[in-house]
Amino acid sequence: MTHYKSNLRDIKFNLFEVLGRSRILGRGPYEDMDAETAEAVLDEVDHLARTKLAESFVEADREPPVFDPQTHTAPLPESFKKSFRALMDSEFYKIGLLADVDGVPAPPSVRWAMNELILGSNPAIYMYASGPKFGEMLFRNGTERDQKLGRLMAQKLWGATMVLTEPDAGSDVGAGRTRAIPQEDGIWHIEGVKRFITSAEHDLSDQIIHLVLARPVGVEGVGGPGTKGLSLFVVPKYEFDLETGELGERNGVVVTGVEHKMGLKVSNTCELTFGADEPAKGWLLGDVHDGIAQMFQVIEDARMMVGTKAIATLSTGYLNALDYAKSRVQGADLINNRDKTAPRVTITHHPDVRRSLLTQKAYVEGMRALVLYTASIQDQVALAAAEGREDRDAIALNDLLLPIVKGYGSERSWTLLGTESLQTFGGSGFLADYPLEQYVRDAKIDTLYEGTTAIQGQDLFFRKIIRNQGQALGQLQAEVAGFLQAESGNGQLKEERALLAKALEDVEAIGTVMATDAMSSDPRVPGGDPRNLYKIGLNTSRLLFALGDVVCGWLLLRGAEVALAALNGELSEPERHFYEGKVASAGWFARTVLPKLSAERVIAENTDLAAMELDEQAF
Ligand code: ST9
Ligand code: FAD
Repeated sequence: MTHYKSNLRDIKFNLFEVLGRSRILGRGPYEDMDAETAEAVLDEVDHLARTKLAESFVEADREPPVFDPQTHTAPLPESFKKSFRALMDSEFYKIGLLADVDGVPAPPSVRWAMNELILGSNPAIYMYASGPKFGEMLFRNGTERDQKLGRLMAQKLWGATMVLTEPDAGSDVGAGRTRAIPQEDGIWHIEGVKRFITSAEHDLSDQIIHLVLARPVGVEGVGGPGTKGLSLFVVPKYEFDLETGELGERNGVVVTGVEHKMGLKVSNTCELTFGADEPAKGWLLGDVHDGIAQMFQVIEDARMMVGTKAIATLSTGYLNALDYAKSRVQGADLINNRDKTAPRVTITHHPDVRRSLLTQKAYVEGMRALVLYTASIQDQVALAAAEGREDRDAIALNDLLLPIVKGYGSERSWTLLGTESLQTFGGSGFLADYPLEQYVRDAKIDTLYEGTTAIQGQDLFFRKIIRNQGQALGQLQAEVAGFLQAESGNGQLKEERALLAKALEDVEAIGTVMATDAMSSDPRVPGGDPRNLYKIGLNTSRLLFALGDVVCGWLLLRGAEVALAALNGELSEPERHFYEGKVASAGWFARTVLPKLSAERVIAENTDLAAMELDEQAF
């Protein structure tokens, strides 16, 4: 038995019973993937994840890769390589990839459902295995040359990286100083040092393709300050023949260090030096200087990945905690507490343990619903694209949801893994004998990379709400309001609907406070004060979390309605328990999480500048 406990039943519940994915499967661009096939894929990936993928999870953490500065290598443990090969041999990594890069067309919802299983069992495998997906990105954006490379990456399973961060350019990507110098033959020489680059060195593939943001120098009209002056370069570890993929000379890009980390240790996080001894040769992606926009295509996919990884980890954390709680005998039932001879009970009998377990269950299910709902919006985008249309509403809604999946998903998951899942084990949770301490260490990174939570909050408010003039938010509000007005569920969710309505009102009020601050920060309006932007900055994370709670509360109640309908029919005992559990977690979330938004609203409404006016020395 491995550490990984999946929840395939809940994944299928979301996909097929709530989101009705059968409607889009087996037709149009997904003609070859009907609902039955999609279910069979999920069954098989689930089995693979619980066995071969999860097998190396612990060992690869305890004996992580070691960097050799002489050879600039950091080979991976054999156990991990075996797990990695199991995924690649299964070819499931092809699900959802473009057919042009040897993929098997499938809607994003099926892809993300499958990804939850891989990311929950051994997340680093997913990251090392993403070369073909990067290849697809080159194919979509590139010239004929890029497209050939994209195909090679998929066929030869080459590794790939996204290379943005530098010592002085983390959140502030636009501060990057890595330079790109044009050569006469159309090639560019890259010079600089990048840090924290995932998968920049390993021995899982013989070639690694780096996608590098660098600032062109000496070319008129490009290379200015900030992110807009960055271009995206394709920099291979080895030169290669574009027709055959045969490798040539070593390129001048080398790993000069591998970080020692708190968790996710088998995922090599590298310092990458360009052009120190030999020129690091690269070419411009798509022959256009559109670096930050191109890179954001990768970032958007990676932000979805990070949120899914976090939530997948909380899910297995909760299920491990639940198993432990069902067998751990400690103390007497609270009602018999004064009777020292009373029988000892399993800890699931204690109200506080039940509170903790239900809190974990409700958040996991709410956030899984959030991931798959977001993926279903991506289905809409993809289906429109297949018809040659652009579904702008769906694109904007997906954009709005992404910082919630990433920012809210990672914060709630990491926090709950520590405060609830690990806590359920008592002192045993602190031991390496159980997977919880590793989950906590491995999941912390999710709040940090791909844009910290602060960045997600700002992205949500400034870009996804203000710049979008509230249109996507309006769509989402209308969806929730529509649910509140529709009186289905036989009135059984009346109290919960009322709680959701109040929470929606509270989050709208927080948004209104911030929008008002935005307007009054304009010095051109009477009484306008730019310092009001600080007030917004004090509330962006609050809005991110509050909106996340409302969306999860809504999606949980939507699921509860489906579950209530199912409970009216003939069910096996496990199925009845499943649906009762769905109703219970939605109710729990509505009663114990949503009311807290009223306090958040009061805090937002009373935001002042005290924190900003405090002298730094007084902190
Ligand atoms: C990292 C990797 O941390 C960790 C894990 C790696 C695992 C890798 C393997 C798995 C990945 C698999 C991926 C498969 C790939 C294939 C995908 C295929 C589809 N949305 O607001 P402005 C753009 S990596 C879209 O002025 P500033 C936009 O073009 C390191 N675009 O920003 C915009 O222009 P315009 C991650 C966006 O003030 C332009 O940027 N590091 C968005 O100049 C400028 O926008 C980070 O994430 C968006 N949400 O710069 C950095 N936002 O406005 C975090 C911006 O004209 N920092 N653009 O449209 C930030 O995000 C900053 O806010 C900033 C600020 C850098 C954007
Ligand atoms: P900083 O930007 O210095 O942030 C420090 C603190 O200040 C944070 O709390 C942050 O939220 C806050 N802060 C910063 N600016 C603002 C602001 N404007 N407003 C409010 N708060 C702010 N990068 C890559 O390019 N490719 C990779 O593959 C990659 N993989 C990574 C793997 C790991 C394990 C790690 C640790 C990092 C990786 N990164 C990668 C880098 C990662 O994306 C950055 O660490 C992250 O974007 C934050 O940058 P920073 O560490 O410099 O922190």
